[in-house]
Amino acid sequence: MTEPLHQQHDRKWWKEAVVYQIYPASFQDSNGDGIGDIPGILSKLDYLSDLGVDVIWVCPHYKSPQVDMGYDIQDYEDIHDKYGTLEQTEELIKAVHDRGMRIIFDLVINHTSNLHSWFQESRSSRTNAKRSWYIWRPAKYDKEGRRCRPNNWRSNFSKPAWTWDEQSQECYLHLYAPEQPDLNWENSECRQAIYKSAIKFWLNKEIDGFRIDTVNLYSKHPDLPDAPIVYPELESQPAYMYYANGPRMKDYLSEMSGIFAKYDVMTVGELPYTPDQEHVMAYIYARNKQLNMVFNFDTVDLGQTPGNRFLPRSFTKQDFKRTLFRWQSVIENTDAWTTVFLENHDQGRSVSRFASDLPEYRVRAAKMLATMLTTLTGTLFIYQGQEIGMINVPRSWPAKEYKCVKSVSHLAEIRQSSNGDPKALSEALDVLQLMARDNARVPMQWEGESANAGFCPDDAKPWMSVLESHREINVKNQIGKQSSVLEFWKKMLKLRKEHKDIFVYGRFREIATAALDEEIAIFMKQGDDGRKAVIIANLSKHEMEVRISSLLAKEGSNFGLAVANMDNVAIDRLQAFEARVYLSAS
Ligand code: TEU
Ligand code: CA
Repeated sequence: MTEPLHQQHDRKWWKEAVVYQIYPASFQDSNGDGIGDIPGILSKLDYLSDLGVDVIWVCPHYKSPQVDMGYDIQDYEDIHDKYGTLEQTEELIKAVHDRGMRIIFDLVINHTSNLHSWFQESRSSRTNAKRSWYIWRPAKYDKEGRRCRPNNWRSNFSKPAWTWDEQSQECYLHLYAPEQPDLNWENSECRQAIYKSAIKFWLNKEIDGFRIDTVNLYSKHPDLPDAPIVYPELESQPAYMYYANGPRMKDYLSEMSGIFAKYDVMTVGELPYTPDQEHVMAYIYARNKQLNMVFNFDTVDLGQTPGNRFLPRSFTKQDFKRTLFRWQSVIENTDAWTTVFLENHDQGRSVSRFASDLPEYRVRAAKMLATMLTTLTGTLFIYQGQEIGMINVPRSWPAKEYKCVKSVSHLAEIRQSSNGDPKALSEALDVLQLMARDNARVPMQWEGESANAGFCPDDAKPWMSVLESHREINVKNQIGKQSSVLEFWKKMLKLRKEHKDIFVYGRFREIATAALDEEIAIFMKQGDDGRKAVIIANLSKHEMEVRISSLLAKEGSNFGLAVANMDNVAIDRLQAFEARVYLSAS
């Protein structure tokens, strides 16, 4: 038997970075219009630096009509006027760098806004020079001569993926809202324009990389075939098998990474609809020169049906562990790299989805999740508010509080298909309360005493309602208070950096004993120098006897307790949501 190849991970700043994601509309409003802005971000940089953040990722701040909160870009080289100006953005880049941190922006180039000048030209006539910068097809006609769409694809926002353009008498493809037409990546002139405007423009302003939106959707199946009919009652069908990971993805990403190679930057690609390991690995092997790392969706997609976020599915703690741990092992002894995250602006809050947001458990449950995340291998991403344990919106929220285009169009569809049946609406709200993207988009909770949580002045009207839970869960309450979720995160991030060979780069091994309850996670991390950590987390509210002392003895490295999320630790008994980190003596 040959020894397995023992390859160490190359050291890179972007592997060790703690990345903090900012949703500009909801982070900090500086001028009282109820919308977060760039000066607001500037005012919180010291807070982020104290937390232990190395890189901030700012969600789209570009000029946009905001149909999809800035993921519909009208001009890559300009700023959404409610957020600020180009000068303020340059000031932000500099201020971040001055503090020894880095900054990345969102790169949204699968589609533009319909108001982008490229699309305006493209739609102006069938012979326009930019016609083929977007994906236009003639309509089809049925036996009765009625106009139909070119295929049966369903967009990600519950509507057909094609819209008829009256003026030029053809349909265009949009995998998201009709106001987000898909760019035609097959056109090389179009690709060059994207690189120039969306990528080089900002790299030349010295940003440190990009989070790349829907990075695997640029190349569609060339024939645009009809998708299998899985929802006969719907007029369009999930078609991700034909639009994700298409045949030319590798060419496009090679071309793009040629640009990135000229700068010292990081790239993290968002990889929806790709549970298949081989597909994922092809994007992240360093030798393939595609992306530094990707976001896999299998953990955050738990509880939903593929292609249909609002059709709930049950899942177990075992599923949670399996999906979270899966991307740990696969990069071992390879040149690939991975990410660690449980939240972003498209997901419900992790403590509500994967642990417990009940008042009696919330704090320790948030710390338990933080313990797991900060000890896993990969680049760590935190979403604003996660560091204070923010929770989902309350179930009492009426439909009108939901502002996200995906939620709004889902509710409209439910109202229509049920003829306004209140029971159907109430069931839809049950699902939204758990799964809606709105959960992550409410204002950041800075303080408890003021009506708008310190996000905007008390007499201003925030663009989304501030959660009542801000009275309890807020930065001001937690800062400097050792028992708080925030201070726990700080402590864990420090520990992660002090022992980065173990926590950032270490080898991962799940310790699974048959006797252990599936609701307990135990894993070992080992650095290249042989030093080890054992991480133990009770994922449930059940107290459990676990023979931790004998388990540690078996690993034989003279372990000491480095961190616990509870005050009273009885070695062989785990309390609800208890978490611990044991470190071997050096
Ligand atoms: O999201 C991509 C996307 O498809 C996700 O909505 C994904 O389907 C879902 O999270 C899987 O459960 C990106 C942005 O993050 C999102 O905010 C935008 O709306 C979308 O692209 C369009 O740009
Ligand atoms: Ca503002």
